Amino acid sequence: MRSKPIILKLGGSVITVKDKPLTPNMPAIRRLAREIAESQASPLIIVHGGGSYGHPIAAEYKIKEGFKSKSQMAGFSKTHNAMISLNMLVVEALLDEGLPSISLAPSSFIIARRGRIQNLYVDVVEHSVGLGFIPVLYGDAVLDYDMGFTILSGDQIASRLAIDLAAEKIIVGVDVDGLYTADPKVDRGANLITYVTVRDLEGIMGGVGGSKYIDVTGGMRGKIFELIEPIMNGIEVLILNASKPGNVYRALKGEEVIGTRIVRG
Ligand code: IP8
Repeated sequence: MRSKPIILKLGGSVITVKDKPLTPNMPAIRRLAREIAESQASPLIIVHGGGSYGHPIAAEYKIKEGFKSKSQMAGFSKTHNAMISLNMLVVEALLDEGLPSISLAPSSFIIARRGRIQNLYVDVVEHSVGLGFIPVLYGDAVLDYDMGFTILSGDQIASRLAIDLAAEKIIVGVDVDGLYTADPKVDRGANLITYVTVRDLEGIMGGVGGSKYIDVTGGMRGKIFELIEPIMNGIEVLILNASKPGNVYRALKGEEVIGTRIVRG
């Protein structure tokens, strides 16, 4: 690989309409594709979340809890299919902008153990990036050695790829401005934290909210939990509002942007 890749995580809350099952936010998907194209960021890997595609189906069939009954099998497949549908919309929008994006299905090269990534065949991602592709992955229903199957969040996948490929940074696009002292959607007194070290995170995490909508992988709290390992590996993490036009462009260009920077400290 020529240089260190940037990993861009696009939250499901940004690219889907979270309270309407299987509803994409096409204006947001197209705008983000445009911002990514205009930034000319390279090498780049994109991982997106499930939003109203993956989460409601995964919750209905209790996929994250593992294989307990045969009736869940259709749900495993439906969750994966929903994610493929959403992924196709993202990849098509990027292709429309002239970007060499390529869909990579996490469940076909990742296997988990007790809900954590056990094996990830990183060569597939590394080689596609090396050729100049922009791989587009997503949170997915995957097989699990102990549980039969489970759900891997896009954050866990993004974090693992960042470590395995020694990424320059992870940009996490969500639908709030970053990490707050309390949930900004319910608490008016919540303050944005613009810079925080991992050591200081512990005290703050008590106030960090989960998610208003069905989110089988834990909302903002789950996100922070996943990001700690890459941060401890010296990888910069920036959480920003990808629903606000221009933020993803600025972050990809390395320009100043409102958000939360988390460092090892
Ligand atoms: O939205 C979970 O990915 P996330 C995806 O990044 C599924 O947590 C399949 C629910």
